[in-house]
Amino acid sequence: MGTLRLLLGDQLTRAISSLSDLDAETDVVLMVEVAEEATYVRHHKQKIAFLFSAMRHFAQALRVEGITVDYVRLDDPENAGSFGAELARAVERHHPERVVVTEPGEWRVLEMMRDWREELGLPVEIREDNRFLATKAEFGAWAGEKKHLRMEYFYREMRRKTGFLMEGREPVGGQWNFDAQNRKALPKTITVPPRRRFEPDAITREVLDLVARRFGNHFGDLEPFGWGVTRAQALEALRFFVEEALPTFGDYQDAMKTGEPFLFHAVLSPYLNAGLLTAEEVCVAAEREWREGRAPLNAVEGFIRQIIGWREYVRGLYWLKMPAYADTNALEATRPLPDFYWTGETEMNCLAQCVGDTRRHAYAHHIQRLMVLGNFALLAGLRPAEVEEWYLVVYADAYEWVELPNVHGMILYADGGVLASKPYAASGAYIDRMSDYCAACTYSPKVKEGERACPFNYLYWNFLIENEARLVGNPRIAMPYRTLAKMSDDRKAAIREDADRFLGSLTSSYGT
Ligand code: FAD
Ligand code: DLZ
Ligand code: SF4
Repeated sequence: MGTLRLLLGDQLTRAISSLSDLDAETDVVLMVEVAEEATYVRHHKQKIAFLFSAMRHFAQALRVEGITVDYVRLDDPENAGSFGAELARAVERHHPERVVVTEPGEWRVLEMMRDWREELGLPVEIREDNRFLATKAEFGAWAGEKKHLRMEYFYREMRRKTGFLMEGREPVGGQWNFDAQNRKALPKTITVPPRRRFEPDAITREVLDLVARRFGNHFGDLEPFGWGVTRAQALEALRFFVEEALPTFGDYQDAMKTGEPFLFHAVLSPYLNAGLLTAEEVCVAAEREWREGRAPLNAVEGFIRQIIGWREYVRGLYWLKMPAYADTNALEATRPLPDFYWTGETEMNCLAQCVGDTRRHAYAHHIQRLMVLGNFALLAGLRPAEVEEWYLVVYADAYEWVELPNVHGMILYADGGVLASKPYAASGAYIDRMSDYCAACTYSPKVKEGERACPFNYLYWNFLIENEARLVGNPRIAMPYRTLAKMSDDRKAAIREDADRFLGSLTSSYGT
């Protein structure tokens, strides 16, 4: 035969570089469900089910095109359990002249791939992942010798490069960023569009049974399962988003509401990251809504910034800084992850709600991840590696290239400011302003000290006190440090006492 083309589970697009020169007469596409990928962290059940079902549907679509697909199922008795071992078995079966693969989204897997040429005794071509709008080399050139990398400047370059929302060299509307209009609290009377869900078909049902049997002890609810698993369904989810949610996406981007995990968010990240949608097409669809007068600029610019700005930026940063990036712990945080991240059992209602949404849907929106779950991890000084593993496990869209910079850099500041100019630390007042969580909480965001005080209030100041030597020189948090400098010793002692009592009460007996 000709070429054996290994296609990974998050590379489900016909336009991927590994398939670009495919010859249906001579080549075989290899797809493998392997225990190692499903268990290197114990992924949320819906994440595994989404990916296996999407893989099986994609294999079916390739076959309809006349392409030979060698698909190894997880429950195949011969399944050797890892990418490398399955590739070796496939080489025995097909005797290819060479192997072609697109580079993976995780350093861990790239390390494996680098050994394959020697292990197999065959040419193994690892191609660039062509799904991103900026190549690694372009990001590297932009980063250059800069001491601090800032997303906003990278984003402007990407606007110029792609032409999204541009008039010649200038941004439409005369501004690059309309975020000042995007921080509204949710009005009590607003109606949230019910999220588009997809009924499992026979293929998905079979996968759901498999996941229940094999991964029943992993975190999260398996059903109800409503994710799309085909390109057609992902396109339908995109259509639903741009028509029903995009016009309001900007206004309420930071809002949180009990029982409404999706609000006006896109809920497209699993599809984008697995290859069922492209970054370019979702931006084209969003821009069209603005150009045709159906969605306001603040919403469309905000959405496009998340995709061509943040998404590309974190990916560029990951590959620029790995593998050393994962090892830093700039704030020397060592506390183990509390059990409630798994059980949801905590008196802090905001955390209980966000863990509950995560467990039910393998999804929480950005502000829940950042300002509730992430803010707590930062203020409580949780150990970066444990927090990172949690985020990689629990979300259907989680792959290390995108999870790690968001967790290590954005929420934990463990990279010492490579990604963000300051830690995203906030007290209970922020969560109270942006959500309805506090009204149903045992604690009060208005109370600053003692048993009834919102723990975020004293943990916020305790964090600043504990990290004073590391952070006091940062001009972006000069204001809270000025306030801290004026605080009485008694007040500081009360903060330390409340924080010690609360943090001492956390239990950490679960592993992943
Ligand atoms: P929307 O809010 O509607 O945004 C639209 C799209 O923009 C998303 O689909 C996503 O592709 C992109 N996007 C937005 N923000 C980011 C960002 N910070 N980084 C990268 N892409 C972004 N996103 C992942 O895809 N996988 C992860 O594992 C992941 N982990 C995260 C961990 C933390 C601590 C934080 C703070 C954010 C994380 N994000 C991650 C980014 C973001 O929260 C999700 O992309 C988003 O919530 C997905 O939901 P959505 O499609 O409704 O997004
Ligand atoms: C996440 C995941 C899981 C759970 N299972 C598989 C699998 O069985 N086969 C596969 O090809 N890919 C899987 N993946 C996605 C890979 O982990 C992903 O390709 C790497 O992490 C690189 O991004
Ligand atoms: Fe969360 Fe504090 Fe509000 Fe309770 S009072 S929901 S702990 S922010």
